[in-house]
Order: sequence, then C-alpha cells, then structure tokens
Amino acid sequence: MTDKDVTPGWLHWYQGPTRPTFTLPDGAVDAHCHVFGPADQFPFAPERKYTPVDASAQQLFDLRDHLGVDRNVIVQATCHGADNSALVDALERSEGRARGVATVRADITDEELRRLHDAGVRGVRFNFVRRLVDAVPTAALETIAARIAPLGWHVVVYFEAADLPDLKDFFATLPVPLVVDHMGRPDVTKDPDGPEFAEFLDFVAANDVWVKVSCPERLTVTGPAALDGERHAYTDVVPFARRVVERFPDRVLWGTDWPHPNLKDHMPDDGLLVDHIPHVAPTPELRQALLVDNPRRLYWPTEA
Ligand code: 0GY
Repeated sequence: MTDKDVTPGWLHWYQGPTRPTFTLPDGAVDAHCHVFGPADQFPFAPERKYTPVDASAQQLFDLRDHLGVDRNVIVQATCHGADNSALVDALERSEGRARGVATVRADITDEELRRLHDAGVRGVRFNFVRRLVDAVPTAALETIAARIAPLGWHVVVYFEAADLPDLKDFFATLPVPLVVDHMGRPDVTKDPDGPEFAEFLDFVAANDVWVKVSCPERLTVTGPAALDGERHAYTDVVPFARRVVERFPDRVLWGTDWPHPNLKDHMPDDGLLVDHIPHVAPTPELRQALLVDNPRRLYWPTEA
C-alpha cells in the first residue's frame, strides 16, 4: 500500500513518542489498540469507510515496550470488517501478551469461534457509529451475543452519546457483559453533571457494563493537545473520565487507541497520553484497578 491510497486528510500515527514521565504500574494493560494490515499481507475490507496507514503488530509491540505497557487488548477496527486475520496473527505473535476483540458475522461456525478463542479472542465488537458502518447491527448483535455467552466472552460497543437513549434498553437485554468504547462519546461541551452524562452513568450503574476511559484526543473540543511536552492535555475531557473512574473503579479500562484511526486534526504523542492517566485516575489505588486489576479480570481471569 502506498500513502496515496490512504484516506485524504488522514494523519500518520505519531513517530518517536516521548517516554512517559508517569511510570505505569507493573502489569499495565493497554486495553484499546488496533493493528492495520500491513495491507499487502492483510488486505482491508472492501466495505470499509476509510483506508488507514499500515500499523503492524511489531510496531504495536514496540510502542508497548516503549511506554512500559505489559499487555495489549487488540480491538478489530471496521477497516478490516469481519476478517480477523491481522488480529489473530498479532495475537499469535504476542506470545500470550495480547488478547483480542473480534468482529464476527451471525453465521460464524462454532469451530471458528473456538479457533478465535484459542488464539486469544475474548469478545466481539459492534460498531454503532453511523459514519463507520452501513447499518445499525442490532439484529446480528442479539444472535451473536447468545452464541458467545457460553464462551465467557463479552461484547464491546462503540456508539455516540446521542444514540444511547435509543439503544440502552436493547443493550440491557444482552446476556453478556458490555464494554463501552470511549465513555460512549460524550459531548464534552456539556456539563459532566448534566442530564446527558447522568443518563450514561445511570445506564452503567444499572447493568453489567464496563467503560473505557479512552480517546480524550478524539473527544476533546478545547484541548490542549498531547503534543510538544503538554502534560495537562485535554482538560475538557478530564471531568467526564474522573466521574466514571471514581464511581465505577472496578469496571473501568484504559487504552491508547493507537494508531488512532480517523484523526485529522492532530495526532497525539502516545507518551503524553500515558502522562494523562493520573489526571483521570488520581490515586495509586484507582490506577492499579484501571490499568492492571480490571483488564486482567476481564481478559486474563485465571491470572487475576
Ligand atoms: C476507534 C475509533 C474509531 C474507529 C473505529 O473500528 C473503527 O474503525 O473504531 C473512530 O473512527 O472513531 O476506537 O478506533
């Protein structure tokens, strides 16, 4: 793949990230990251809405080691559709240091689900963000949730805050735990103590829901960006993440979102994203839960 194939305006992931000044606790997990291609080995899906810059498993593992992360949860992105080959390849290369969240279709066989499990997959992802998919995947999710429940897997959902009122009753019927990407994408220009975010927090409180306090670089409106040594980045997102971490300390996860698909405004320095963590999880106890204990319970339960 050449750069001319990449979606116009797309930024390349950050080269030469800073070494964080915040030292991650031993065993820290980056619970939301992706691999993209390489396209000549793992072609992107024909139905994709964007063509990303290649981001290989080895490049992800180099970042892991640079940041002081111990393990990764690699999440299937829409550009690979339901072809999980790049994900499975990365899981196999990780030597047990990565788990996966796949995308599957409703007609997947039990043998294929078992093969994914053996490779390290522990969940399936459903994307409700309209710019990323052709159709709202409600029916498939219902069918697949029933199929994966016996495996002990969970469902990862990505949706925008404005869609939660329509989706929450359906989500509440699913027979497996739910993990919400990027705090359900709140509008951070609104009041973190206002009714819209309260509805999200109440939804989490009432159900078996976990939340990724990830992607401040995607949610921010006023910044400042995690660039040029800025260790107090994304101050407009912090109150939202703090509300979640402090109310649900045992059901929150953190992730880099490397290599940051669909960013056209700025590309964050991943080292500074690690330095952002103490702002959202201000005590060592909260950070131990967020970064180590919670992701281990969900993805490596026999070691937790
Ligand atoms: C993310 C965010 C995005 C993309 C995807 O699967 C995807 O393509 O999730 C986005 O565009 O906001 O978590 O990677």
